[in-house]
Amino acid sequence: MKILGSIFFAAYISTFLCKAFATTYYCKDKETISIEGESTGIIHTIASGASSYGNNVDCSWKINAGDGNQLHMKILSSNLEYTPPYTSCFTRDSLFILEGETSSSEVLVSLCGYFNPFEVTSKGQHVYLRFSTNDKNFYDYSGIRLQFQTFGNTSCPPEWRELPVSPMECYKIMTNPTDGLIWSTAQEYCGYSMSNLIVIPTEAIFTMIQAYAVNVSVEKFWIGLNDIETENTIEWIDDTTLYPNDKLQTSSISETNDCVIQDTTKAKWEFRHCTREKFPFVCQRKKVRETKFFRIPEAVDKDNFEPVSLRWVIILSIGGGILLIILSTILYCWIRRKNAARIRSENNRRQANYRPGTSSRGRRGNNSAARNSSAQDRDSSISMRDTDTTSLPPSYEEAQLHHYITKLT
Ligand SMILES: [Ca+2]
Ligand SMILES: [Ca+2]
Repeated sequence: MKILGSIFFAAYISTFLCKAFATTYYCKDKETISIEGESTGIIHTIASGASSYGNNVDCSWKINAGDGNQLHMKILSSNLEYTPPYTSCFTRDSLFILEGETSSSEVLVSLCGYFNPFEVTSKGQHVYLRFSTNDKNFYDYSGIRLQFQTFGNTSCPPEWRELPVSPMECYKIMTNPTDGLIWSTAQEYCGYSMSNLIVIPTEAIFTMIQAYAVNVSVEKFWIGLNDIETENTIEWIDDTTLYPNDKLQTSSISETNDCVIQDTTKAKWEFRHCTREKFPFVCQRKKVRETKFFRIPEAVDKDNFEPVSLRWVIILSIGGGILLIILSTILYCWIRRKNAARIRSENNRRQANYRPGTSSRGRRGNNSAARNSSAQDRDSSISMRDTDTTSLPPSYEEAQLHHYITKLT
């Protein structure tokens, strides 16, 4: 027992010393630093002796973990110039982590702005890191500090756990970022460690994970169970459906909540809102083979619903527009007719009162006809007046009136 205690103590001290004396590799502008035969180290994206990075910097590190090894990288701190969300890191102050030996290798992840994946795992033994900055800085930024560690490709990455009931898998409860993540982003973050959200097909694994979470004081965490694709079709992120039924609180099943957490205080699973709630999460990866990364499910029902509702919006908009045009045309015609009638009526009145010196007989005789008139009556009235007043030339007003009436008819 005493010997065992000494071994553990020695292992602890060596791990501590290893971390304490891990070499720091700083940024050497326009250079690539090669790192080989190191089981751990720190990469800091500033020049040696500096406290912040400069403009137009371009430096790289090439790490070879050795045959049969992989690399696990932990982002210890990240302080870069702000980049708006959803913009490309290419023209920004950024660190690209690539799987391979050159700057044109496959990008595992790119870091810029406030984005921090916290940990990244390689698939193979080579990793290339490239830090570059643009030509301006509003403030001083201390860049990225990253710790790398090598691990054998038949064992779990550092800080990941094996569960005795599931020896071919590795698990980790992710507590970064400290305020948790929404479900789909949690799956995305698992991806940076070549893993997926956990699948718990048996009660034994449930119990082990429950104990692990209690041990690290995590109360609630996302698991891979969901009914995002089809309401009430509950499945794991790997599309399997096997799980211990008595763990799921059926009272929590609802149309709005499609993602599942494990609540260690109740030792139960509960449906929660996938995008409105944030929790820590548990990732799972294969210990030996490369882990297949599962896609984030999309709602089938909602996908069908969206185009239908959009189609109806378009139909109703067009219908409403046509109806509006018809009503406007009717209103316009009605106003025009009303105006024409008013003008006719006014003209008739003016005609009736016009020229007091002419034959009152003709005018009186035609007054009532003019008031109630049709167009024909009005014409006859005018022609009679014209006949009656042949001795006098038409006045200006009379000529205007005649012109107007002719136009109207
Ligand atoms: Ca900058
Ligand atoms: Ca649901």
